[in-house]
Amino acid sequence: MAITLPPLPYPKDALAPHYSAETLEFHHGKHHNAYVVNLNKLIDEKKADGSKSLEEIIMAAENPGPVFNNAAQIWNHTFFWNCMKPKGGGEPTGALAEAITRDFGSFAKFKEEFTAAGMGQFGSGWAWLVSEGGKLKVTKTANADLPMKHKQTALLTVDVWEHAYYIDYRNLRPKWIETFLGSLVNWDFVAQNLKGAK
Ligand code: MN3
Repeated sequence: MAITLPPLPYPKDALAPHYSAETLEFHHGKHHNAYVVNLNKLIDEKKADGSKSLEEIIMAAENPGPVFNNAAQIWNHTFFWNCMKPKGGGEPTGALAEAITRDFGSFAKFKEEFTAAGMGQFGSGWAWLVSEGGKLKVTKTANADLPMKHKQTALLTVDVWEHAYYIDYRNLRPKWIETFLGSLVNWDFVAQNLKGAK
């Protein structure tokens, strides 16, 4: 069973002006696609993993390693596209808002921690909101690493690899994270992830 590149959950120009069609052309069409092409090559070469799901491949693979790196980056990007939507941003509501207040003190405090995680990730990686043992926390991972390898459920992520923001924001990672939270984040998707979280 070959792994395929999932389509974006919105048209390529739907996130402009905050995230351009050109960025999505490269980020989804080139970067995300390359991870899919590479993983399928590795699966063919090994003549193994062919019947496994993407999650099973990630959990069985050693981090770092070529299979893990490509498989986890496929999962991370598919998850990340869903963390954004046209006219996103604002504040969460309902059970998600309550859980954020419970575990961070306030939404402002959560934003501060999430931004600090994204800024504090030296080099390539991801900032996350995760659920761990029923508690929400902010984490960061390097390169392709992801919450499922740490017994955590991913609720939200922002890509802080340079390829995620260089076309629209050049070297300004803080501006990218601020815009992600202010104008792009899809709290409905995060709320849905919280419902299924352990
Ligand atoms: Mn990326």
